[in-house]
Amino acid sequence: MPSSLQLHRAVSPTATIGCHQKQAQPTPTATLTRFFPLPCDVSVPDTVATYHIHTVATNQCCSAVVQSIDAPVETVWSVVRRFDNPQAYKHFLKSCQVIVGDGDVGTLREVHVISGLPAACSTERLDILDDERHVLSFSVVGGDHRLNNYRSVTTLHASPNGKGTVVVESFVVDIPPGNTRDETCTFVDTIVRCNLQSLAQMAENMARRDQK
Ligand code: A8S
Repeated sequence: MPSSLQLHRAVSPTATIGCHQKQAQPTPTATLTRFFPLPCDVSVPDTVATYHIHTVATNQCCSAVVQSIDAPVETVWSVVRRFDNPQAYKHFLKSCQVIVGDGDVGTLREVHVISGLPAACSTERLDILDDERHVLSFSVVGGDHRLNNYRSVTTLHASPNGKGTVVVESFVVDIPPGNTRDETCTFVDTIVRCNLQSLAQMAENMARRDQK
């Protein structure tokens, strides 16, 4: 599955692309647009929503993926907050080294990706780590890949029944030369969706173990 991901080829469109995104992608007349990429049918607390409003340039795309998880917020957060260990649930990564810092804001990591992707490595900076609000944000600051100026924000909040977690991950990235906005969004959406599905599996296993 991972090796079939290609940024040059469009993969099938998915339900995570909401109507906000379809209607409001930046137009060539505006240089910078404030953009909220969440699907219309997803409601999130205001404190969470503000983190997902992005400034998007005309050469960039912005989207979001939402994942429900049957595990408590603190369990999910214990996995997400480990900026030094993304490969625990991001299966496109084969290794990660922290090159500067100790896991707080400003920490830099270098990740190496598995073969079959149009990328080798990426250098990433931790921009937000909020243990109370459950917000993590990082930006890509270098590396050998096609996702320039990638920035993502991941937030967790309790699901409506109070027992589970809703994860929202939004991103902004430059559209690489030779690719369309849709191809870029679909490529990144696919990676992020795979990451969040594997996060769900891992956190749900941890929650089951904790219950025993
Ligand atoms: C993340 C999200 C993404 C990671 C992308 C989108 C990446 O690590 C991979 C392939 C690429 O082409 C770009 O949360 C890059 O990690 C798997 C190397 C940045």
